[in-house]
Amino acid sequence: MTKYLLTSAIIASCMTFAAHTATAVVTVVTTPTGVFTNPGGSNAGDALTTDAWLRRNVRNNGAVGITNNYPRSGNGSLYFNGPNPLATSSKADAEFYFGDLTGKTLGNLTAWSYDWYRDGSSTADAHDTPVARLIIDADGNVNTTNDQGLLIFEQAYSNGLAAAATNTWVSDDIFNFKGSGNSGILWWAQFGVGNDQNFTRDLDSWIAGNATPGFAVLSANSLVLGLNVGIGSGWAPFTGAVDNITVQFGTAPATTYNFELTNSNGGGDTNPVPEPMTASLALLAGVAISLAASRRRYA
Ligand SMILES: [Ca+2]
Ligand SMILES: [Ca+2]
Repeated sequence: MTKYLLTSAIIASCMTFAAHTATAVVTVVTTPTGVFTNPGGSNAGDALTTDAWLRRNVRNNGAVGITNNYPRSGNGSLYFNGPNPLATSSKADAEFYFGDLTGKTLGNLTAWSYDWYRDGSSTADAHDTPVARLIIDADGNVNTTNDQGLLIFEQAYSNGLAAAATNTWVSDDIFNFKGSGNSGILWWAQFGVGNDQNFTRDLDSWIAGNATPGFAVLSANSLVLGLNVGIGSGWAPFTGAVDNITVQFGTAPATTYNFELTNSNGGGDTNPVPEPMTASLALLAGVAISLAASRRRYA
């Protein structure tokens, strides 16, 4: 799976029980429309904004977008395709930055889950599955950016590197992985530093401050800047999908993002319109610029 060092630019609910038992507010996401593909080797994607799902970090013929190729919970899901061989492996993500970071801490996280699909035509390593990531600021101060990175869930590392299920949807409750009461194993990719692939730490262990020397130390106060799902890098050809990304902080209602071609529930489109340039967005944009300028890459 991803064994490359950080090498791509990233810019950068009810009660307190887990989402699978809680009533989540379903947000139907229908935008952006269409599949974004980038044949080039440098990351490309939608412009950075907050409170909207974005197709990002796409390179080497990677593709991501809402389609009906693998319908889930309705008529659509987030489609991913990475056709390139390992030497020039494809990458594609979808990500969402929170406009309001109030209460968005690791210590306050009360649910995190997603559904993924691996098409049987994929020839990537048998344990590769679409990945779920939390975009983190380790010290909780967004004005310091050298401590930012990704907490990354890949089922294989909580599952003895077993081959992934194919041609079927799998629901992974990362926060309560397989009902064990323990969160799944998470690894850390710190922008501009590298990958801490310890593969023994669950969420509680990260919150307790366990870290490899040279990497930022996380805590209950680490901020969750946003959510990310994707494929690659370092994978041979892979096709799959993601749907129903659920997150919850504290006692706020859990939110489930259901990716759909159209909003079939008859309600209004519930993918929030991106906010105007607020202070928090300006801050994120600043982060984005500084990170982009350094031409870093990540898992
Ligand atoms: Ca910081
Ligand atoms: Ca769906």
